[in-house]
Amino acid sequence: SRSPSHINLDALIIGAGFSGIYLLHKLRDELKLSVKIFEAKSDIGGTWHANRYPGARVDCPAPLYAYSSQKVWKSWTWGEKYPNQKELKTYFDHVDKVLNVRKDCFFNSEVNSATYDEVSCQWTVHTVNGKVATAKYLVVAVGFASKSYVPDWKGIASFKGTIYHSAHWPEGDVVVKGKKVAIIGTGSTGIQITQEWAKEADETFLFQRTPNLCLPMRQQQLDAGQQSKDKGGYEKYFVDCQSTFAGLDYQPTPRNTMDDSPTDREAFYERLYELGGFRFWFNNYQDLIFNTTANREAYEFWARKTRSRITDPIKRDLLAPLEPPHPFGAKRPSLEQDFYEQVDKPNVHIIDTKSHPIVEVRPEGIVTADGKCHEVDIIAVATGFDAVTGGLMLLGLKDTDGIDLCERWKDGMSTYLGMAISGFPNMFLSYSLQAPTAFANGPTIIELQGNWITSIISRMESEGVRSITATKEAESSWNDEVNTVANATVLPLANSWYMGSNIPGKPVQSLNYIGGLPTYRERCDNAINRDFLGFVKN
Ligand code: NA7
Repeated sequence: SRSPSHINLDALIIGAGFSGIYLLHKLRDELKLSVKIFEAKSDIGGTWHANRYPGARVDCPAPLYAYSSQKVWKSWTWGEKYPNQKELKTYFDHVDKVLNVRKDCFFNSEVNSATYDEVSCQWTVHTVNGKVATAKYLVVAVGFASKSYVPDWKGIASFKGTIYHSAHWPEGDVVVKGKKVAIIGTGSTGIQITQEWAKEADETFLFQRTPNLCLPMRQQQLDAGQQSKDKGGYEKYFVDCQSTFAGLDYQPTPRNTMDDSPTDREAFYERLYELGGFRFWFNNYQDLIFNTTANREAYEFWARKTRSRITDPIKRDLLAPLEPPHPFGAKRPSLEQDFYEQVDKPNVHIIDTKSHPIVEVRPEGIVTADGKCHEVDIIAVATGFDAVTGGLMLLGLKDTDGIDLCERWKDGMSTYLGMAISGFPNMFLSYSLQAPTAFANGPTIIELQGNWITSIISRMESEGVRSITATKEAESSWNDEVNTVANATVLPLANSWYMGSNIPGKPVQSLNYIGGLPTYRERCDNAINRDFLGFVKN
């Protein structure tokens, strides 16, 4: 009696990005469950489908920012150490070829309600386009950047030129040659767009509220022959990376900043800076993110290096001020290639929105509090996301009392291990809050969590468990652990999406677990090995 748009499954996954695809593969191909994906967008790739703005590029290196499965990497070759969005999209085509992903996806299928029936132990999930799925398991894999954020500036709809948020960029090129362009925001997105546009546009206006403490990317073109030789070591390489603090191929250095002499310290910083990428962040002295004095030393080095690249004294003070805007690494540093050389050019202007906030957008441009109207033809809005939790709140997820997740979390968000929520039986979050999500290499944490979710479901299936629900106590003690670890770091000293403090009115708390992958894995393993520790089963 059910309509053809109603499907019955073992597991429904929401989202076809890195994590949704991994779970589709694990649950379908290893556990042999019936599984489908509802994806709001028109194709697979998640973040790498949506974020096609100019210069979009990943900040974790190849071959690590990828699935660790030999089945996937043996027939794939990377072109660059830090691949751009186009290369990553092509990678997803490759993943589809090897893992057969698209055939089990429903695209343009945005979920707007999910309710659980305690009698049948089934989730019922509805989409905006009229699809309905019932499933024993619900996996929420919507990523940390699925809800974009635009401040409510007056007049924004009146702008007569071209205006896009970075996550809603059109297919094809936006031509900036001969134009005046503006970029609002200096997160990774704003830095990447500026670095591209400043090369082409007549005049570029970068609206900066807080300088980004960018690190040199040290991009490399990768050689296919070398990669095929290296593949002999990939199995071990991926396993080794899974046990480091951030899933990278290096660790925080087990020494404190002041243990070294000033000369040795300078040489150490210099080496990390030369190596590039996140080395200066995650391979730095172990006390970098815990100790403000240590952190200040690192900042001074960073500022010296950066200031030496900028000739304009006003820009130098805006981009790399002598007083740190916030501790180093408390916000995610962007990886740049020639950003500082580009913004140093006379036809690139930095508009300081800390001193003069944006007050409105007019048909001809952007007005700041000093009364100036900056006239431009094109605006890139790079103001980021209601990160990590925003996407979850759009799904209409209801707990067993019928209360929406938005209501449950209005004063603060909590989970058990970042993967389960009390009152939401058989629902698992992947790459979400209170996990090492954005404080680790994405695919590494996605696989760690995906393996855990697969194991727990496998246990439930083999032991005939109908449902598991995280207890309030387990949730509250995980919440405490997440906050205790975060409060020992410098992260709460910056306003950023890491703390939820980029969104007006959002509860301020650490959205990541910052205790590192090894401790996280241990906590997760305990929950399975000790007979569903922290869950009630029935
Ligand atoms: P981010 O990192 O959240 O950056 C958003 C930027 O927009 C940031 O520089 C903000 O300034 C700025 N912003 C936000 N609201 C305003 C207002 N009202 N006025 C002026 N400037 C504003 O987002 P991204 O898209 O760059 O990157 C998100 C992550 O995705 C990134 O870390 C990658 O890992 C992937 P602020 O710094 O708060 O002063």
